[in-house]
Amino acid sequence: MERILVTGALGLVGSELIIELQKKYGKENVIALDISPQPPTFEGVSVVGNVCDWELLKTIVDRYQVSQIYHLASLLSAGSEKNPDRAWNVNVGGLKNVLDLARDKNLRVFWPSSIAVFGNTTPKKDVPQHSSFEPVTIYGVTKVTGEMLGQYYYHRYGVDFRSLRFPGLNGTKAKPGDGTTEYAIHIFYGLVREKRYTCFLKPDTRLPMMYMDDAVRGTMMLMDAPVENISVRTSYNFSAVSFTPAELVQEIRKISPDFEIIYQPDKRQLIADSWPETIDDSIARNDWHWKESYDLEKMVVALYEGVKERVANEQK
Ligand code: AKB
Repeated sequence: MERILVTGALGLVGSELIIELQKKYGKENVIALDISPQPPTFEGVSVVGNVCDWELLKTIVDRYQVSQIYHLASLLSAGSEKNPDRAWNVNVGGLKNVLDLARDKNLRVFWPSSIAVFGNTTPKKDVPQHSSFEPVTIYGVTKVTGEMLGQYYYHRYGVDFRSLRFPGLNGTKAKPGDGTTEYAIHIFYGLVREKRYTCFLKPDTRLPMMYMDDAVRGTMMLMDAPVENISVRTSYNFSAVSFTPAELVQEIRKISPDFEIIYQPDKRQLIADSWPETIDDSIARNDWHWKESYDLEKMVVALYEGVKERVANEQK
């Protein structure tokens, strides 16, 4: 029986992935690790702690006989710029701890990379798997480093390291963080609370995006794929839809015609401008049959319903 450790369990991805992993492996076989405690409503095994704490990670792996780690704990792009040293320690130091444990205990590892590995020298459209990596953010630097480290541990020690370059992920089980693509979730809180939103990106900023259900499904597909199907040991290009804030607003107005938007681009615009508009993920589609199921229209309805429910629960 697999025993799964999920780090960053309270994050945007972790909070949704845990539910699917619990369904598949049983609640007793999924260990949720986060720097903050789970809410009292959480059903399952949880541990509070920091991924930079090697002894803690080792104790968890030994105690629960962990066989796979989904290592999600990470600072995001805009948050990392506020504290680059912390971003390096958490994003790279945490991953190094996980990889060392994976080497010593023969664990399979999932780790999310990001479209933030790309930079101003990367083509804007249909970025191929092997492209130019000159990120402008410390977050992107940690993601490039992580990809190289993962591939190194695969070749040098045989660690079964698997990874996806996540686009902007949009889900509602956790509060959105301080990423650059997260405007696409914050906008729904604006819609539900006051029917208006001030957007920190320009209306024509096209970015690759994905609905969280697709991201969780894709992550589990990659982790379940036969080892001989995995041809990429840095991180797979992984994509679903691409849209601009203006296109998102157009879709939202189908639900709420009087929704108001104000554009006030700030320094996050520079980050967004350095990222590609669309990604070529044909290797993921060929290797382990990746295919998204949410387009923009379906995603907008799901996000609206999800945020409406969250806001209603907050008000209870
Ligand atoms: C961010 O905007 O920082 C993240 C990402 C694209 O990795 N959502």
